[in-house]
Amino acid sequence: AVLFTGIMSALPKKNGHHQKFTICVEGNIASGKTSFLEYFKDTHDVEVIEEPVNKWRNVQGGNILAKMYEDPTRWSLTLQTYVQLTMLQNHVKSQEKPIKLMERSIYSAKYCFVENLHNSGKMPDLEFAVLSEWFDWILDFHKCPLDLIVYLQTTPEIVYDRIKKRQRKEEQTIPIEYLQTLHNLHEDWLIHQRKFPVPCKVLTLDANYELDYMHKVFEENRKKIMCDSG
Ligand code: DCP
Repeated sequence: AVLFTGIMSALPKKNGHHQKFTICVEGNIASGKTSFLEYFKDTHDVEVIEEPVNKWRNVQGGNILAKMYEDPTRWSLTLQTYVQLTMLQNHVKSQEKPIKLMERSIYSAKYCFVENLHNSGKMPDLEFAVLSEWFDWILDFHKCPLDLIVYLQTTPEIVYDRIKKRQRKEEQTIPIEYLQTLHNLHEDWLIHQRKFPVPCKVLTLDANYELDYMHKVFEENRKKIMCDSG
């Protein structure tokens, strides 16, 4: 990635001090969020917080991501409770550099994944209610503010192929319908903005391309991403 060093001077100031920003990258499974983080991780003034997916695959030796795919009715609440905790930990993590770049958020966990599990009957109403009360309480007390969401928009067919190619073993049984539903939930939330509150501005990037071309797209949007986050 090309280093970009002029960000601090371009960032808006509040009371003479540079503000801190949190940018979050969202998108369907395998939409390229990690590649986005990877691309910007060496940028001056940016600190990257990766998604805690490896924690979900090893909770005191147990892989609750795998269990959730094997038996969603039994394990969805366990996984999503833990996702909610680990996302909250990332939101409240103190930020040293001016720009914090994070993968996913407590919002997509609730508005896309939990919503999907509940709608499809895999998470019973009472479990959904408990998780929702936790979610509302967390937002009342911690706010989890974001300044910009970069939405990597893809088609379900493209991410389905990528999942097959990347061979993360837990994900090999994911049917295309699951990706279609998750896609629709991301679209309802971030594009149509009719279902759930959108916590900040959204920048949508067409992420259906190969990595080399995506790097060009990222570079073309660098200023927009880094400087418009206020
Ligand atoms: N997952 C889940 N519930 C959540 C968040 C994620 O079940 N609240 C699952 C879906 C995937 C895995 O965790 O199997 C990781 O999904 P992400 O889309 O968050 O991350 P990826 O690694 O797929 O992102 P990308 O390929 O875009 O970098």
